[in-house]
Amino acid sequence: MEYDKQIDDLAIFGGPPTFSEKLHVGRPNIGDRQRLLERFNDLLDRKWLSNNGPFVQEFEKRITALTGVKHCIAMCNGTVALEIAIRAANLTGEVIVPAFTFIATAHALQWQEITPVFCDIDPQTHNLDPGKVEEMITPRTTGIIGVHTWGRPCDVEALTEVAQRHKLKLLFDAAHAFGCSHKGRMIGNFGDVEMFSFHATKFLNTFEGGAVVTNDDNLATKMRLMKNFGFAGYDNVIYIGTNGKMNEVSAAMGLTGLESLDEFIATNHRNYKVYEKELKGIPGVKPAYYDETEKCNYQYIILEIDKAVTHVSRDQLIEVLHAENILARRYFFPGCHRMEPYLSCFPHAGLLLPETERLAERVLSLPTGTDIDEKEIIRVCRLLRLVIENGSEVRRQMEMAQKGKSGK
Ligand code: T4K
Repeated sequence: MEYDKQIDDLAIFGGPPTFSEKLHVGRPNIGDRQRLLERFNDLLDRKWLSNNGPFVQEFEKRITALTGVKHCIAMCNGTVALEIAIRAANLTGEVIVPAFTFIATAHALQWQEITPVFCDIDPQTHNLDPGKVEEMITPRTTGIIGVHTWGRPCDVEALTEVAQRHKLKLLFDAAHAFGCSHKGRMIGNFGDVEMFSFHATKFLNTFEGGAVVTNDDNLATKMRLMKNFGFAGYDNVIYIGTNGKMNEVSAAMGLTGLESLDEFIATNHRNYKVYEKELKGIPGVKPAYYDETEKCNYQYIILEIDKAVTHVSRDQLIEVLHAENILARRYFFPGCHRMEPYLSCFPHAGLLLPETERLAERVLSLPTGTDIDEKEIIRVCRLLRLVIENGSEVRRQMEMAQKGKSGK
């Protein structure tokens, strides 16, 4: 194996960084800029900027067509979309969620004074463990929110079975899973409601944005009212609501992105295959695999780092990578249960979350998307290989440098 550099040349030890420009996890896909600017001109000419404009309506139609779900309601972001779904589904008391998720999943509940009850995950899939969900059910439980982490679907059948047996609502945070399928059916069709995020860092983005999708007519009507203050026409408010509306600029971006969706997915898939090939055989590195027989957006490149084998910890690897301008991330460290207000409310929650805690210490997310090319990925992987194959030495030098800095 040829390396671009040797250990002593690592940027963390004073060498020049491998990349002169930073490589980000979550760099936005832009799509056809000309089409986007044309749409911006259209909406400016039309002087219709928000409140269920034509671009939002078209965006919602495209999403229902793509997912095969009956209703799509576009919103200003995924978090508000989830909050509205939670309220429309009448969740109260306690709701079971994974702690291994972005903090928004838990906050969307707590914001409405519903207690998120953190449940452990299956270490293979990184998703809710349905057996453990059942153990967390109490008389106060009203629902379950599964997260399709990295776009890999939850065990939908088992969760549905548990929810039905206990008469609980089942929602899915599908922030990562737009464009993915489960057993041939598109994500969006499961549970009572599913939520998508179209944040700038998602492979399809609307700057900020999100949507709820459902096949339930009543829930759809409620959520449509709720995202527009409860207005059922001029001067006629029939429900409690908020402002969850998507604006026309966002929808213009979404429509433009949708036109390049296949290309974004093809690029992510190519990147995933390059990573898969180049990371093969690095001891102690376990990539999260996708089921290539399903539709998949491949938007996250996830590794688990087994420190006992690599000798450098996940956090030390992150330090090394950042110095080389590879801004790898530790999603979802340290787990929602170790963040406020949950940490103060349930200081011992970790005792029931051994797999979450283990995974949160091991996971690393690497750059992908249209902003990184094959050669750059190969260089990222070679660097990882170099550092891990010399793990003990890199760790020794990092610890020495640390001691030098702290004067010990
Ligand atoms: N549920 C789940 C499971 C989620 O993952 C999320 C969001 C939600 C719910 C809530 O949906 P939204 O309300 O956000 O629609 C990012 C995103 O902000 C967040 O949307 C996402 N999950 C989460 C996984 O990642 P951060 O704190 O990592 O963002 P930040 O600012 O550090 O950006 C990440 C990288 O992307 C940086 O290296 C810079 C780069 N970047 C970012 C932005 C915004 C760009 O290059 N350009 C940009 O415009 O949370």
